[in-house]
Amino acid sequence: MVTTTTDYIERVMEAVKMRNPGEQEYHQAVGEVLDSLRAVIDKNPEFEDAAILERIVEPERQILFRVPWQDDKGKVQVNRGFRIQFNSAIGPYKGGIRFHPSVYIGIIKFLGFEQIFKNSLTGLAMGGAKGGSDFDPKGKSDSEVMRFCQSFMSELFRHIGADTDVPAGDIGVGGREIGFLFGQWKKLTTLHNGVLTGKGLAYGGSLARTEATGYGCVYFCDEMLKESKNSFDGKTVVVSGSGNVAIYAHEKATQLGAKVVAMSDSSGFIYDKNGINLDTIKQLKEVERKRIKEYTKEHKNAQYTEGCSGIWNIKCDIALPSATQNELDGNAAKTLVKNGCLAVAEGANMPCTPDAVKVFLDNKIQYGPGKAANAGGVATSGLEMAQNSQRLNWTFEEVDEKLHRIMVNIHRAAKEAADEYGTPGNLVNGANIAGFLKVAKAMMAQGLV
Ligand code: NDP
Ligand code: 2IT
Repeated sequence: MVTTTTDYIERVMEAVKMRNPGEQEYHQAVGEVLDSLRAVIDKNPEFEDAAILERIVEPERQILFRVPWQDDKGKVQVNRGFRIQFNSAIGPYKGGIRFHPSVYIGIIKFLGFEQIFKNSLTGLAMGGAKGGSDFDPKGKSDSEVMRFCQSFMSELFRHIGADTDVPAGDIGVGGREIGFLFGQWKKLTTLHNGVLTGKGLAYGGSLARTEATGYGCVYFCDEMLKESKNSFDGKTVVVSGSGNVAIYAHEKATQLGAKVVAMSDSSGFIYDKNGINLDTIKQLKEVERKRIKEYTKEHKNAQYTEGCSGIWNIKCDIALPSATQNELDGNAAKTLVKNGCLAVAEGANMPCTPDAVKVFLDNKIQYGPGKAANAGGVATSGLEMAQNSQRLNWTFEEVDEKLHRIMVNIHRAAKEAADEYGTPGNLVNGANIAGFLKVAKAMMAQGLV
């Protein structure tokens, strides 16, 4: 019987659904990648013979663990910890840790799977991984967060290492959490090395890592805009979220001459037609850990709206969804198109639903998928690892310049792969194909492991 590429891809997708029941986000992430790979599989039948797709969708190792800790009242709390070491074909496992109550295995799997291709796109030697916990840092004291991080690392430490697996931040894990995690790692192992990235500058962190994901997303979007002879200058921008990625996307877009008129958190969004004051946002979010609603206390012209999805009704030239997965659906995408939006670049991982992506592609909106557009964060983590190994620190300008170059290269690689495989302008296909090919070739070369 002759089997076709479509049969093969469908078979792998069915198996993913059967073997990972109920993990909707994981199914979504795999579905998108497999859909992009039809032409690649047609051209390279050896990938099917070597079961590359069946292998790439099965994590190399999944670690689930209990995280017990004591709250400030002395009550014992129990959370669940995860680390999925997805693929080490091209380098040590690398990827962030997310602390959010919505975390379950399906979220960590989708993030770990995407990380394989994202890390490949950076051109650096990093495999794919992701970790996290259903712990909610919101409303917890610093001492509670510290005790939680110490307990989390008391199990995680035996599975990671500077040449094995290098975690970093993600939602709910920033400089404070990385500090506590690193302190416990050092105490347990007596090692002081680059086992985590996103470290503080005083103990091995890299300049520009804090800014990297947001800046990188804007650099990527700028490359897309150049294709249509456009730029950020004079444009109106909406950025969802107000965390690490959103804040530095705002900063770079503003530096390039744009005006960011809206931002959000998980409670609601603010609109300021004069442009959102970033110093106020940084003070509220990075220092005081308050809600975005408070912005209107200082800026009386700004409006606050409860609920976050309405942010996409605001007219803009460029949208940078930078909060969380599936935050922008098909209807929101149609509204953006109707309002004349030119470009969408994903600061977050998988923020646009498949329906939304289809709307953008059908309407020829320039669309930069997360695994390409937000790869600047992990790329700069790779640069932090390089500095740690050399025991050297580069200047902000050196790191930023390397980050910029990496984002330009990722855009070019995605564009060229899209052209080569017959879907010019489709950076979803381009990013998936370019990211996949390097990993698949490495897997082929290394035999059946
Ligand atoms: P932060 O925790 O710093 O900020 C997250 C922001 O998104 C907050 O404003 C938060 O609001 C909002 N948010 C989180 N969950 C939800 C939700 N369920 N619904 C609505 N809003 C939500 O995280 P980051 O900025 O680091 O991460 C944002 C996105 O970027 C994530 O998708 C992450 O995976 C991705 N990313 C991060 C990288 C990094 O280097 N940090 C690198 C590449 C991608 P609230 O405060 O109310 O929770
Ligand atoms: O999704 C991501 O790429 C991150 N959260 C950053 C990972 C990293 O290792 O810096």
